[in-house]
Amino acid sequence: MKGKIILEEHVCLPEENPAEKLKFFARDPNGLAEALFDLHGVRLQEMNENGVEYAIMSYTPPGPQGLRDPKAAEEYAVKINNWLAELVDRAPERFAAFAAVSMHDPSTAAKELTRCVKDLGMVGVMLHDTQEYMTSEGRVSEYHYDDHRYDEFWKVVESLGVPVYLHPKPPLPDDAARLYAKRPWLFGPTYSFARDCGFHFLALCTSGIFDRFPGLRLIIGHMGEMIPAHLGRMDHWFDKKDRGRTLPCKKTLREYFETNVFFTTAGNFSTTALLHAMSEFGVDRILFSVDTPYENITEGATWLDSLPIGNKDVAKIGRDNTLGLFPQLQA
Ligand code: GRE
Ligand code: ZN
Repeated sequence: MKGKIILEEHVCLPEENPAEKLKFFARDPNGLAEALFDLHGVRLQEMNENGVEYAIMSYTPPGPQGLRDPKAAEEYAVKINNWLAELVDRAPERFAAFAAVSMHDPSTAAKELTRCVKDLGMVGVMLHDTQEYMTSEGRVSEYHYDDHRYDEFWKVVESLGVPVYLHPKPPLPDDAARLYAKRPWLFGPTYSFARDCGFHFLALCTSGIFDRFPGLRLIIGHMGEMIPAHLGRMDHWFDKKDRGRTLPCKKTLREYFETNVFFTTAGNFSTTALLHAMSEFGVDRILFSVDTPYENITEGATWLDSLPIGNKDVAKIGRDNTLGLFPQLQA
């Protein structure tokens, strides 16, 4: 199909050298770094060759979520956003952007997101999982956003009417050493990303944020970070109130997933996983994405175009659902 839209697509400031961070991801770190810097060259050309009209760009993980000092993370977010806005403004008929924000302080995050949406024309925000911080004992820890202190942030997100994309980042140093030093092949996109990001996403969805902020919309990538396959078992056990599993939210996970959540295909071009997600949540909840430059546009686009689901559903996943969520893109 023509007119595809993709929305988990990453860039990186050219002055950063991501090679060190990227050494775990079994591809040429130098080639990958160059691909991360590129937007208007090879990436645009590959979009053209594959019928991709629009890409919503975001910063590569971990972004501000990896900076443990609040001030440094806040300044980094502003720098990223100003640069990203300029980058996509060079071809606004092809690109839009998700803001990056530091989540150390919910009120600063809300202010920066407001600036990004109102002044820079950004269409939402991507959070790279938890916010890392240093404890007073000098240990690295992380904030999860189901804590009630973040209600201030969610309230502003809801009033701005933009979605939040929860994206993975690498595990904290303790987990990296404890779990992955001996099994590095499970680190990153093979497993740790989905494990950590899926956990955080479930924490958010069961926290009651959708009861308090019913207009909130969350996006999760990689076909749901393993959550769809596990949904039945979770909702089944959440009923067991006598075992301490009374949820702090009013509805079942499935109900929230049918109203407040969107799933993207980024980096997960599995037809059986897609058919399963469609049968659980309906085709309207699923958005095509690639995860460039970690994944290949041609591979993703060829997969979408050959799905055995009929042209109307391909068009919904490839474009229409995303336009519904981001009506600004039609402007
Ligand atoms: C991602 O952004 O999802 C990603 C990375 C690094 C490796 C693989 C991957 O940031 O999917
Ligand atoms: Zn990604």
